[in-house]
Amino acid sequence: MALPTDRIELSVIDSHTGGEPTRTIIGGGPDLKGESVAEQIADFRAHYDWVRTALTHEPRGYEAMVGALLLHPDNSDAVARVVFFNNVGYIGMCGHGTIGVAATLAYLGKISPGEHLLETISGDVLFTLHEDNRVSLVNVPSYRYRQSVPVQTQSFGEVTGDIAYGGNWFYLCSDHGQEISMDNLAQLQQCSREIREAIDAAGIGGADGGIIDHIELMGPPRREDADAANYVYCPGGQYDRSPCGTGTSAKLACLAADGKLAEGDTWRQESVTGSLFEGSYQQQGDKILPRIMGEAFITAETKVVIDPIDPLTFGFRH
Ligand code: PYC
Repeated sequence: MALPTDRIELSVIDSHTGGEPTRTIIGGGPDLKGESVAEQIADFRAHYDWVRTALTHEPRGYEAMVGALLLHPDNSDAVARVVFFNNVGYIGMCGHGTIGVAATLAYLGKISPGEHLLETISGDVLFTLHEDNRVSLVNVPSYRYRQSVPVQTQSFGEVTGDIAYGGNWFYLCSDHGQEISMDNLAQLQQCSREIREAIDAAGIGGADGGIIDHIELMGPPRREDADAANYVYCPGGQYDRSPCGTGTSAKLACLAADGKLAEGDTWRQESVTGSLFEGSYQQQGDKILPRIMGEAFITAETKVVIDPIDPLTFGFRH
């Protein structure tokens, strides 16, 4: 990949959804080749991956940063096409990011309260901007693939978990013995990392070779208005500050499969930081269609300068 030799400027808007950041490129981004989102992501990866690293890595970004590149939609009914990326690559579907993009489009005056369509690599996502600034989205069909799968970790013994799809692949574990709390982040991270390593070492995957790259540790809620708390370990080793839209969808799929949540009833998912998403589902054959509701706030409107005279301009990781 050739790096640019000229100074580049990008317009970005930062938001957070329940504490999890979304950095949306609204101007100056690469004009990607290809018709489909998949072809455009391939072009992004091959020729413009430096945009991803410059925005998500230090010194401009940090490990939890999720980026969103807005593109022209193919469907004239859609408000935009979006490509999500993070500190290690490109993401299938992103619930908190969809809510962040919706808040950004509202901030820019491009959408009003009502229903809107967003094109993503996982398909069209319908979201609703509500009058009170909250955003709900209908996620992709989600399902539990395997139940009670044991794995042997190095320092936390054997744990069991369900494997479920919610737009990304998740291993959802409740018998980890860890408190879901900000005071326990180091242990939560190590436990999740070891589960991920054990899953990989055992060759356990999702359907059609899907990689289980998100670990969701479940526990009792601290908020009185929540049903459960989670800690979601993401592919780049960071944790989701929000309850994770795709992770909440995977949890809904497990609850539905266990007969523990009826169609249309509300599940309130608390994150490790204490933020909340509401989820419900509609049955669709042997899968569910999750609906996730959350809120995002704008934190910055920035001109990003990428200047090749700066040796760290494309970012660094540790
Ligand atoms: O909200 O779906 C989500 C998500 C995935 C990774 C980070 N957030």
